[in-house]
Amino acid sequence: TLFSMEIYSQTEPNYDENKVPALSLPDIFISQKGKLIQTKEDWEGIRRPEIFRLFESEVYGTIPKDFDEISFSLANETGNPYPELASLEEVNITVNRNGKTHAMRLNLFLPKSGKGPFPVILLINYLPKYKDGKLNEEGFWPVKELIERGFATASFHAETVAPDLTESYQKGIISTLYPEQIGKPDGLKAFGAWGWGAMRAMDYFEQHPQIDSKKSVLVGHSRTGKTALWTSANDPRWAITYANESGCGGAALSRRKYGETVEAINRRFPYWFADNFRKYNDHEEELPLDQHMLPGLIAPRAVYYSSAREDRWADPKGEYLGLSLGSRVYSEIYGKKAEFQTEFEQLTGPVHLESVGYHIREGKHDLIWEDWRIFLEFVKENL
Ligand code: GTR
Repeated sequence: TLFSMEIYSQTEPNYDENKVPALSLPDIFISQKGKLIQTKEDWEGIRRPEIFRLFESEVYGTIPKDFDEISFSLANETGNPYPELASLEEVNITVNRNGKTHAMRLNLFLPKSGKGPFPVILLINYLPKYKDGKLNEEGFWPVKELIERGFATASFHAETVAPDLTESYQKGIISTLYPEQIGKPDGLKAFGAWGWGAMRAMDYFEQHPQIDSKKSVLVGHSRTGKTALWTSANDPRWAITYANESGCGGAALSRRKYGETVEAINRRFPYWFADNFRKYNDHEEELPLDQHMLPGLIAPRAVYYSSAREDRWADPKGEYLGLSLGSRVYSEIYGKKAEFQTEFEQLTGPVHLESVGYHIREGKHDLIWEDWRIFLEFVKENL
């Protein structure tokens, strides 16, 4: 419940729009040396690398890209719940680095009807009640619906890469494959590890004859929505990135301090973000960036956010502002029709622009079929 989250703030969470600080955000288009950035060349050559490095060092921490060897083998351990519609590949992905090995599990459903290669949707899963292979009727991972619409769909559980706990998050790839990252203020933490897992799933897709890896969609909800955004900033192989209700440290502007704050998230989840992020506990105004700069790291590839009305802890308005301000990279640098025209308070339906999209629905914090249904309309237009 919200109550159990709220005790992690030292101060009461703010839900009063009148108490949101007047926003003074760092300019996406002014470089650290003060240069006005207006061209694709300057964006890709100067400003994007600067912003990427700021997020890496001050917010999320590094995702190491190197390893020695990767191999894939198929297991056969879980019953396929949809034998008529899809084949199920239970893939063990084994990665070696410096003589050490880590194995993770990926579950992939491939449609039986239609001719591949198929576009693919990967969900980074983290909920204990939806362990790999077990499906959720409520729509968190709507395998049947996705298969029926001609997608291959895959999922891995975040904990097969790094446990989602303060005490044990290093007991995955961090201590095994990348121990030199431990203790660095900008080193690999849990989000980076989960993102690394998504990249290894993509490695599998790329060599799979039945998968069209150029038509790939990365999806995360809440903590894995934040992860999906950072992953896609690191890995340009994802065509569309979807962050549902990713809130603080994801879609939402930190400087609004509405609902979950930097301090609240760092206290409760000190293993998610780079240690450097704690410098901004109750000092959001000192951040050299804000979350409106994150979509620009994914541009020109498509990005999609969604919110839920009752999910105030994630600050729906802050999520919308983050995307609508960030979409300037799409429109001004890449010439896309991606200008948001509507104030948050005036929204009456989804905003689906060129390569950038958003919806807000009624109800609580969750990833449900309604979110997928609206998002899939955007996918149809953008994949
Ligand atoms: C909350 C956390 C949020 C969000 C959420 C989730 O408790 O405060 O930042 O990540 O968990 O992942 O469901």
